[in-house]
Amino acid sequence: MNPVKENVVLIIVVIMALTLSVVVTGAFAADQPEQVIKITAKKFEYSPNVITIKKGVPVILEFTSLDRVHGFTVPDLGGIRATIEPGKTTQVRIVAPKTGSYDFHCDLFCGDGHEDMTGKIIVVE
Ligand SMILES: [Cu+2]
Repeated sequence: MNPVKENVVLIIVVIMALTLSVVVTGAFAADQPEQVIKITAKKFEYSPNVITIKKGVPVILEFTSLDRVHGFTVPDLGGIRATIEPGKTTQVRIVAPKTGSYDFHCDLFCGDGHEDMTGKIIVVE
């Protein structure tokens, strides 16, 4: 084979391999259900109150309240927020675009101690 033809064949093989790997990765990702992290809210804490997730990987936060209505907001993560009502589950899907530490808090006044109802989402590589 002449060297030019050899290079063309090599390039085609590389492109095919890359395409296949993208397809396989995509199929694999579609098979993986999104991770659900259960969080309870009560006066005046979330449990767990430190949540570690991976950058760019969607995660569902599933909240339940053990007493009354609480809020949940992460101001620095696209302004995500939710109202957590007792007797039902509330899901919030998050995808963090950047690594870092993001504070969240209750944004619905729930009594004396409401200001202490806080937590952190830690986003890792
Ligand atoms: Cu509150």
